[in-house]
Amino acid sequence: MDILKQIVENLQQGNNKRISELVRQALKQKIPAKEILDNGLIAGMDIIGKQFKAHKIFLPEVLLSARAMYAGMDELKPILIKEGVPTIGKVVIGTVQGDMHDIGKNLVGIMLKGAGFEVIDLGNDVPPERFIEVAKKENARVIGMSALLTTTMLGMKKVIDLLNKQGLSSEIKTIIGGAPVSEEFAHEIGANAYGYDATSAVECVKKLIKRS
Ligand code: B1M
Repeated sequence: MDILKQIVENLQQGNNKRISELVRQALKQKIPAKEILDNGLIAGMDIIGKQFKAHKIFLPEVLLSARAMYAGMDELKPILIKEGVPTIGKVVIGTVQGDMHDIGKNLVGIMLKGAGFEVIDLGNDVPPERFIEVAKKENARVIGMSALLTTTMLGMKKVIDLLNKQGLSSEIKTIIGGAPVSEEFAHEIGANAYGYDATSAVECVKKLIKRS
């Protein structure tokens, strides 16, 4: 069977050790890291999402798949970062308060590092004030927020409102992303950019830094 299909299948089964082996094998076969990520790991996770929604699988299975996803990402991380160039600006990233989903946010972090940004990752469940406190302390030029739940995405607006209140919105730009978020929503809450995926997030951050 095609190695990417094997990755998709093993990710669904949560076989983290096998995923590490398969990703290493795929890299040996000179399959580009981005292709392994998109057509192997993310493709597998997409299926998990659909099955979870349809109540065909439950949280324990999703957690096992997430663990397998991380095992694969650990193998890809050095390659995705390798093409990095010297630091071109600091970015603070995190998943908003109340939200534990961090796979997509971590991918965005990896890609930003690969593009030469210094990334300060605050993890998940980050209170609005924390984003701003750290961005100010570190002189970061961009705050990147991720949300995967419709119930937490409004946390992004809280950060933007606080930035405005403190008169910081011209110095510190914002980018948002995550499955329930859209360009329209970004516009609505006053975010400076919306990243559809990790690659587009990098492009947006580059533009934001050029403009500021
Ligand atoms: Co959760 N979960 N989950 N979950 N989970 C979703 C998001 C859900 C859509 C599943 C479903 O019903 N189909 C649903 C949300 C429904 C909604 O709000 N509309 C859901 C739910 C309901 C829940 C719980 C409430 C379940 C429960 O307890 N009953 C619970 C909430 C816990 C909490 O956060 N408080 C929960 C828990 C979990 C796990 C812990 C089991 C696990 C997370 C593990 C982890 O992250 N460490 C989990 C997972 C894995 C998922 C799914 C299956 C996969 C998410 C994922 O990692 N995708 C997800 C279904 C789905 O999205 N298909 C689901 C892969 C990742 C690479 O994609 O994160 O979208 P994504 O990131 C992309 C882009 O969105 C973008 O770039 C990334 C790369 O392309 N992006 C950015 C993301 N952030 C960005 C930031 C940017 C720019 C781009 O700029 C800064």
